Amino acid sequence: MFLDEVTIFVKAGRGGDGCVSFRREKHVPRGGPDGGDGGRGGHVIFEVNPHLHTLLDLRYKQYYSAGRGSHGMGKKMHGRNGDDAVICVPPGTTVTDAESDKTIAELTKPGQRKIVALGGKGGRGNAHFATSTNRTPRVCEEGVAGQELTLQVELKLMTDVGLVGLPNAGKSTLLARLSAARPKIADYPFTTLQPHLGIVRRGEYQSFVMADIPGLIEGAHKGRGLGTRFLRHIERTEVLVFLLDCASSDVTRDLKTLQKELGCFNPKLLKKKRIIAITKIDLLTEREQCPVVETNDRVPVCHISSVSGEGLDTLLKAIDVQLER
Ligand SMILES: Nc1nc2c(ncn2[C@@H]2O[C@H](COP(=O)(O)OP(=O)(O)OP(=O)(O)O)[C@@H](O)[C@H]2O)c(=O)[nH]1
Ligand SMILES: [Mg+2]
Repeated sequence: MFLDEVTIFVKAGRGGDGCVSFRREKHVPRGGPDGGDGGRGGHVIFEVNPHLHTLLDLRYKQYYSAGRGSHGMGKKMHGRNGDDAVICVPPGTTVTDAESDKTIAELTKPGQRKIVALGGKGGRGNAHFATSTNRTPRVCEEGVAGQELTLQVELKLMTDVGLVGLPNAGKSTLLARLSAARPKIADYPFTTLQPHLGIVRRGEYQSFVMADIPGLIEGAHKGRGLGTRFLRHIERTEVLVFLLDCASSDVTRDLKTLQKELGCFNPKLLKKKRIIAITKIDLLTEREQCPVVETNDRVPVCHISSVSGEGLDTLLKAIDVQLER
């Protein structure tokens, strides 16, 4: 199961209380106050684990709390700090405060850590409160409560190339042909219901990640079809490949529909590097029948067939050029 949106509750640890204590020792008259401070409460920390690919773990555990700090003790002993709660998430995770809608963390690099809820400070013991006029203070501070938050955790996949197309354009077939990914392929619209990733090997040492996302239809930004929720996964891609079915009655209109939906979701998507691929050309009996796309800017156009393999090399080379590898 692929999961890209979860709400969780986190609670950082409470600080330990300070201590009231006096030094009592043989031959040490009026030893004075020696109550130690409480320990700090544990933080709640997010950490990127590159081996994770979905937020599924957070679905099964929604409450996270860090340990509380221990209280201070006599002999000026400081309480132990609380244990931190570490939440592991895949790269590409964004954490927002559900109440204020403010982004708290953007986690992209493996191993990256971010404290999202601070543990409470420990209270000071009575050793801190001695003054010249009050040498036997019987006061101490209580530990402060840790931060408590409701967090919206969102995953935006980190990919290099995103496939965009109307349903049945052949996105999943292309991904299956180029990589080891095995998305479901069938001759009906909306076969793909969740994003799929595949690694496309280029030469011996190079590769790029390609994402197949569910098909878009006109009005998707208003919720038609599967909506545009999945488009967030291509917000971070470098190159978009627009797949247009050569059997379509008007490929230029298809392209405009796709661009309009992307623009309605996030206008920045239209500024990305683009490649147009006319798919399923093995179905054409003559090359002349191949539809011509009209675009006003210079976008490379490839003609491919994921079944016969024709034109795939050209497409991959075009992607290499756009990725500047
Ligand atoms: N002949 C031929 N058929 C193709 C080619 N690519 C895809 N198809 C067929 O087109 C149909 C749809 O392909 P999919 O890859 O599932 O299309 P999709 O774009 O992923 O569709 P959705 O997931 O529904 O958005 C399947 O029946 C494929 O076998 C191609 O290059 N040539
Ligand atoms: Mg598909």
